[in-house]
Amino acid sequence: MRKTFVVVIAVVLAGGAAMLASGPRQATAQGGGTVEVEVKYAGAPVIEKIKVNKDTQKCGTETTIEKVVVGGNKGLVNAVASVPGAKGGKVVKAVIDQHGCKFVPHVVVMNPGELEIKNSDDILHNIHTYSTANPAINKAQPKFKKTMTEKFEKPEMIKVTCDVHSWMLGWVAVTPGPAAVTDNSGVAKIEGVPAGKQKIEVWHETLGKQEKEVDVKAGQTTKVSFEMKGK
Ligand SMILES: [Cu+2]
Repeated sequence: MRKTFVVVIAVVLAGGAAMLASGPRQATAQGGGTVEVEVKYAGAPVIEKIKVNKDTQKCGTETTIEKVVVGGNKGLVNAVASVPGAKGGKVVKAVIDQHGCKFVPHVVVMNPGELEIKNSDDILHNIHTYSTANPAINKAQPKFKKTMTEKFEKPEMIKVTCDVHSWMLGWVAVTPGPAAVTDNSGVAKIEGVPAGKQKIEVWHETLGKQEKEVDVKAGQTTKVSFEMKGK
């Protein structure tokens, strides 16, 4: 906790120094603040254990399907926090890997554009998306095809499965603006959020959606808390 605090102070100081060095015009143009979203879930985790009898040298003999993961301090893991009213943001190249017969990370966020899909397992996988706004994909990814790239142009929460390994489940969250996924303590830090009143939306694959409004200040971190309810 103290470490996080020190880092936040350091970032604020660095931001202040940058503002002095470059003048206020550039600081305003870069603009934006950080929204730290905390998502809590009071209920029990939902993690299915599955026996595996296929490709066990890569997949193991037992695996799990993580439907609701609850981390430390009742934090909800793998929830997507986004700013639906803001465009652009910090564009990071989105990558999802098929590793150990799982999609890693379980939830990947991206702005409309390209997703790099890796297969580091050295066995046949298959990318099968359940999308409506974007064209659905159902493509084999043989072991020699280490990487392929697909385009997702429209904002949508896309379920991804593999027809070779029935338990494999992942999500691609295509959001118009800045977004982040909650970590092992249920916290997501969204950077580059335009200053002013912004709607923050939290989405979870089984627990649904919630939204709240926050007042974002340039160069500052605004905190907001959510509590998701079981269905
Ligand atoms: Cu697979």
